Amino acid sequence: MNADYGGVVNSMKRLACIASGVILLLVLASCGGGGGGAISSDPADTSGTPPTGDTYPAQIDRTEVTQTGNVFYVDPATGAIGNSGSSSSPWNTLQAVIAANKIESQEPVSLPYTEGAALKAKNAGAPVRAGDTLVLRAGHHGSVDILRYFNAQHINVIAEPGATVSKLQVTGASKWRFKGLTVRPDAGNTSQYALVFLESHSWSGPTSDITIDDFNIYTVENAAVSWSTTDGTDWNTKSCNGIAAFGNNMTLRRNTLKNVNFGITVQGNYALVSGNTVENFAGDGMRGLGNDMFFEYNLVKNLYVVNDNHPDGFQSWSINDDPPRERVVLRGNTFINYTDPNQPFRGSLQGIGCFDGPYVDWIVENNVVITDHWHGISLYGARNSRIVNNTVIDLNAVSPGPPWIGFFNHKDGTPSSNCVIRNNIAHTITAGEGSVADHNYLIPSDSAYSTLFVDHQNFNLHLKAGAPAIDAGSASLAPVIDKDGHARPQGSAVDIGAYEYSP
Ligand SMILES: [Ca+2]
Ligand SMILES: [Ca+2]
Repeated sequence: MNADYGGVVNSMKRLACIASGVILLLVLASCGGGGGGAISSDPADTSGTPPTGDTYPAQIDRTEVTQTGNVFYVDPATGAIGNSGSSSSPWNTLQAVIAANKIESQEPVSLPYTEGAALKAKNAGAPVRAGDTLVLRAGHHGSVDILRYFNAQHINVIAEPGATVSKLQVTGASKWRFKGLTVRPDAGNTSQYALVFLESHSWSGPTSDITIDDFNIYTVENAAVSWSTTDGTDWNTKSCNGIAAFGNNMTLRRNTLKNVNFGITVQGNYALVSGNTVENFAGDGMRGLGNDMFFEYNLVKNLYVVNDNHPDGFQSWSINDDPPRERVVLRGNTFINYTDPNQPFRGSLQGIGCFDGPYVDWIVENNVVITDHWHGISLYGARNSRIVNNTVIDLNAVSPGPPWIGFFNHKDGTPSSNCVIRNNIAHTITAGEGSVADHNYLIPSDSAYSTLFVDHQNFNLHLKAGAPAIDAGSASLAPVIDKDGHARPQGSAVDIGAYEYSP
């Protein structure tokens, strides 16, 4: 699987299909394609409107991280903090650049700082300024704390291959874009901190408007080598959290997280979490705690159960109904409980498990959930929400499972309202009070997988020729592309499930 390559190709296909407009029917063959078997990653481009016609809020930053302004260089191999920061006279590490006050920014006039209060110049006259770029060359850049830097314009930090830090913590700060860093603890570390921690702080102020793209984040490179495979203590006590983003306007794209406790947690409004991979995790894969959040085209796989956490592929909750979680989109994600039946501590994963609503105006579409549990996609206490064109199957024919899709009452007994379950493939659909279900395909038994899917044993759930789900869906509320970014419908009608079939 190559996320970048697949993303570009799929994006081009999608744009070509959309651009062809009225002649779309004539080019269906070239736009379609059943996919070739890879689990798809982000098919979306990073500009323009999102695939289903929903509009990303303006607060969500979709800018790709590129060099802007004056460019400074940081090279652990050849640099020195007394240098000028030019390409031929680089500084030595990012940690040192911050400690030496090389970056001009703004900081609160008084503390505690709250958003909108007065700011004053910080490090006035320093060489790196708002709108500039730091390029990190290969080598170790230390443990990075960015504390109280509210930039007037984005500052870019772009890592070249081989650039590492042991931590990136950003506290009381805004308008930073980071790209390409490897984040891993130092050898011998015993603290389970968040490797990337974007922290809103009661004293230093909120953190907002941060981009984390193309990071490689892991506690250890190979857990099977570094940690016991028979005693879960290593996993339970050593795995760090991946990304903890607490604040508004967070963009997290195409990051790879491996051997972590919790994968990606975002608490705040206006988040784009797209094209990330969380592989080998002990807590929840992803958690979204806020409004106007888009979790798209992420891959979450291989749960390690080593403690009492109830693990979910994706989880969200509201505390005492206040506030409800509003306008959250889960689109095109893949959740796989385990990919190796002999994996140690493999346990049982709740796919999309949202048990403490209310959840208002949610869209759950084009997701694939492959799990050994009953909860495939479950929302308890939803309003004006829909679960459309998802595919949910079991990993084996024994309990727990098979997984269902359902809207249920809030745990206080309040029914869901105005919710729709449509065009999904699952063993069981539960349309609780306040929800309707239509055009779903109910899998009669695990043995039907081989007639439905191209290669379910290798997690390829594209529809097979002749599958009864083909052309059996409803166009109403169906996403205009499938999980691969191919236009819907192909053939005579919309298909059921996450993938649209094309011969
Ligand atoms: Ca099962
Ligand atoms: Ca079709």
